[in-house]
Amino acid sequence: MAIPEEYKLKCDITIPERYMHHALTNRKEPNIPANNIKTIPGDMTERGCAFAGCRGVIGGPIGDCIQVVHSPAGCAWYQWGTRRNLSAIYSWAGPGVLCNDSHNRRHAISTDLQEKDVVFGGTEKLEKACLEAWRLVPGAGGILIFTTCTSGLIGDDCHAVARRVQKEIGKPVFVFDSPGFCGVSQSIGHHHFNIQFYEQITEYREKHPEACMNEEEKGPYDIAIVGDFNMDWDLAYIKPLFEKLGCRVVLVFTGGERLENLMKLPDVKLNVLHCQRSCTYISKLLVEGFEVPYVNVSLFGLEQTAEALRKVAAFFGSEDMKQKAEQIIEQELKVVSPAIDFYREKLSGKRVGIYVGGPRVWHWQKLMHELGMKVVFGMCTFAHDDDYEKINARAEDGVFLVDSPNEFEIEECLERFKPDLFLTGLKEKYLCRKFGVPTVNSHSYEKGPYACFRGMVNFARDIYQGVYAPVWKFVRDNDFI
Ligand code: CFM
Repeated sequence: MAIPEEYKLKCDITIPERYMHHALTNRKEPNIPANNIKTIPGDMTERGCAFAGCRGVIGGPIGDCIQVVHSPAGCAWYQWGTRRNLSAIYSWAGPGVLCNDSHNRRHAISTDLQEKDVVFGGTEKLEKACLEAWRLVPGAGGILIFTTCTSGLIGDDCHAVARRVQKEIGKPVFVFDSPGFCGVSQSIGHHHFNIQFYEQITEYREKHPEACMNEEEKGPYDIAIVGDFNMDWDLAYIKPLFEKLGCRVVLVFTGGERLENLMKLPDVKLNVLHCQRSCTYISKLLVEGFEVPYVNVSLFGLEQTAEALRKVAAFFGSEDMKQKAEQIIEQELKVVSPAIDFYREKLSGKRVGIYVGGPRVWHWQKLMHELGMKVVFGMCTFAHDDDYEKINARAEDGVFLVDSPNEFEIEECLERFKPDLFLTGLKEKYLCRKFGVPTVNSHSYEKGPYACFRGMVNFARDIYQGVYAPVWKFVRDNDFI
């Protein structure tokens, strides 16, 4: 359905093709904006590159590997000691031991490619870098090599290097080839990581059967949580819920996980799939290749978390587990309800805009309803049709959607919809402050975890504190806006 004239953003007059990227939600006949296509030249997109999706989102959170980025140093800049999910839930001290010596965001290495490497090839440098890294940080679970635009263009045979290094160090060395230029957004990098990880563990397991779980090790309720990256310790809330249910969480793909556990992906009974944008690919491959089924869940909010527990219990079909699910839900609701009731009373009727990568726009619709808030617009950086279908199904009719928004579009939506809150990321935070609109960091959170029942209380608290901070009235009362 074409967007009504009055909804068109004025800022897009200069790039009329941007209009295709707008839509108004409709539950009966979903309206899907144009998505997952090339950015129009001149549009100051906020999208990330394929490498960002491959390494930054999925490969990076693996907890115990040395990460070698085969690139000029600049590509590897934003990864050492920065960002949201330093992994410590698993560490070298042993599973479940909390400590701070794991690799994620700590041992990321770049080969610092120079012009002469581009001309003569960089494989020698890569091999040296891997071996030197191993010498400096022995005992890691393996090495993950990532290519970027530069090494992708040279065409270095990184797999040959990986084979030699693997032989030398006796631990898996995997290559992830998703150079920045090879797709329209970070979404393609998710896809590449999924496929390449699946292929490489499958091959590794064939050659090293000891990497697989044997029959005695397997349990009837073994699960993998797939598509959770341990944002601000979300897993500290997610894992115990499934353990209480009676499941054994064998691994998480990939938040803070050890490589040796990730190798067991084909051995579990069920994949519990949280981020369905970034990880449906590997879940489908595991169905085809190993007949490991998966269930789609959302682990945010009260209703959705309850539904996730019920779905997993229903999959296993055990009456005991079904009962446990109900008990857990009852207990958790008892704990969180007083706080949630307080926040709902304070937040009812407030207007919200949501802008994240994609899935959280649909994950969080229900949470906003649970807090009595009204979603007035939604924006996604790299969503696909299936994300927009889910948004249409969960939102009220008439929510304004913008695919891959640029800064002008964000500004105009803030002015037009005047939200009381904008759920968005760090980049947009400062712009919003100038408009007197509070934000809550919706990628890496303010003070998480935000997942599951108890995380919802943290989320509601951060929203409440943002919305009610007295500072906004000084900005709003100013002529500035
Ligand atoms: Fe999945 Fe994610 Fe997201 Fe994502 Fe992301 Fe993210 Fe996101 Mo930021 S894996 S698609 S690439 S739910 S980092 S934890 S919050 S944009 S909506």
